[in-house]
Parts: sequence; structure tokens; C-alpha cells
Amino acid sequence: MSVFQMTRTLDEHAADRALRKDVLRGMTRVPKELPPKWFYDARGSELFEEITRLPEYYPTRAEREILLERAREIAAVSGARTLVELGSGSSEKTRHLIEALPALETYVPVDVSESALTGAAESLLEAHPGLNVHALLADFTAPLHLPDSPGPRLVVFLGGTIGNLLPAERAVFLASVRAMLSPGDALLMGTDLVKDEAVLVAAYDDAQGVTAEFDKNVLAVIDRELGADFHTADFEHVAVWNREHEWIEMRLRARSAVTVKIRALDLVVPFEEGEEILTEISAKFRHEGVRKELAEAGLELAHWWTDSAGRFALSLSVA
Ligand code: AVJ
Repeated sequence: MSVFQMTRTLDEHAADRALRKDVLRGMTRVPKELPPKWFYDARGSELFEEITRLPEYYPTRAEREILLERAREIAAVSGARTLVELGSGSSEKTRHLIEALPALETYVPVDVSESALTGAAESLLEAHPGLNVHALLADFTAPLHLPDSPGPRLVVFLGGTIGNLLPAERAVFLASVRAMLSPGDALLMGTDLVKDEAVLVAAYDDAQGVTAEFDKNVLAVIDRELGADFHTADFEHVAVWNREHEWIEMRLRARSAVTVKIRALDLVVPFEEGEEILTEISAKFRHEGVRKELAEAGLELAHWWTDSAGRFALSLSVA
């Protein structure tokens, strides 16, 4: 018999307060910015799923290739009875891991999207009767309290989502993951790798314009949730490779001078023509950098696997 439960660490009011705080801060600073976590309402989560199927967006396929190739090795090394997935989304890739882990009893998906969590749990429970699913509606960048579940635990953080964090935020995040691990537990993390600029920019500015729509969806979220009057047509999606920091920046650029009212904040936000909102950074990594960041958080890199084309890496580290 399988059991499904959901723990909400984000009640609706907390999410609303967090959105207000982020939007107020981001719209009144120079340059303007918005945190990428607000992309993922039901529509944004759908658009992201569409991105993962685009010809230009290789990370999902590259990571899936590694997971398929290494699932048995990962299972043997970890022996996990509990699988915790931070930023689980559709849990699509995790399926391969779940199937490969013979001792697995409990799956703990952690995500800010309730629709993604319930959708993923439904299809997983159908495929794995007997698996316990304890979903956590939570922001993984905040300190997490994991439900009681049997060890060893394998914590997975896939897709290269660590790249959405600034280096200082990554240090805090990795230290908090380290604090979740007991001896014998492990962290499996996906990191996109530094590569040719044209390949990277295309992955974040696809020909069909799906990424542009995804980027602009954050404005639709603010319009709906905070009674704002952003017109997505007034903004243009831009993807830029930042060579110094080795990250992609997604920005929304005002096509002309516009003024936006955000009713819930009682705020009027002027944009100059060409003014940009930074909506996401997606950092790209190198082996030595990942090893160092893990080590600084008290995690020892034990395995490093890449896809055959060397575009993406999975690292397995231990406390
Ligand atoms: C889900 C954060 C891994 O940074 O590649 C995809 C999000 N943004 N296209 C990434 C994203 C634009 C994605 N992550």
C-alpha cells in the first residue's frame, strides 16, 4: 500500500507576501530584477516542460542520457531508501532513478509548484504502487525540514537549477544540503557546463520563441497576483552570455518607454526605452569549480559523470 501526503511549508499568504516583497524590491532597484522562481505558475511550468523538448535546449536530454547510463551505478553507490528531490517539477527524469533503486521506500519531491507536485505524485504512484510519496510544497532555497524517513538518503538536485543561484547563494544552499545529510547519505547534482557561446545563447533564445514566452510569463504572474498592468508585448526577451561570471542572463527589455502600475503594492514603475529586468541567471560550470564549491560546503565529490558530448555533468558527493 502506498501513501501520499503533502506538507505545505508555503501557505498561500506566505507565497503572496514573498511575491510582494520580491517584486517591490526588484522593481525599485537599479537595474531591475525578478527572481526566477516566479516563472513557475501552472502556465510557466507547462512552458518549461515545452522548453525541455526544444531542439536548442540540450540540458534535459544530456542529463537524461547520463541518468540512464549511470542509474545502476548511482543506485549501488547510494543504496538509498529515501530519495529527496529538490525542485522536482514533473519528476520526469527521476523516474529512471526510482526504477533503479531497489531499496527505495519513500520519495520526497520538493517544489514551489503545487500543480507540478500533485501531477508528478499521481503518475508516480500509478507506476509504483508501494512507494510512499511525501511531497513538500516548499522553496528549497529556504532552510528545509525533511519529513522523517529511512536512511540512507539520496538528495537529488537535477536540471542544473543550482545555476539559478548566485555564488554566495550557492554556498548557503550547499551548506544547508550538507546539514540535511547524515553519514552514508549522498547528493546527486546536475550542472550544465561551460561551452560555446552560440550553443548556450540558442538554448535560452530558441527559434520558436518558447523561452521568450516563458520569460514573459513572469509579467503575467505579477499582473494576475498583484493587479499589475504589464503588457507582455511591451517587452522583448533577451539572452546574454556573461563571460566574466560564466552565466547566461535572461532579461526582459522594454521596447519603448512605459509606465506600469502595480495595484497591490500601490507602486508606479517607470521604464525607459531599452531598460531591462534581469529575470534569471543560469550559471554554467567546470569540474574544478564544482569540486571546490562542494568542498567548501563540507561535501566531497566522489563521482563526476558527463554525457557523451560533454555538455552536462552529474556529480555525486558525500558528507
Ligand atoms: C530549470 C533553472 C534549470 O536555467 O536552464 C530554461 C530554467 N530558463 N530556459 C535553466 C530555464 C530558460 C532552467 N532551470
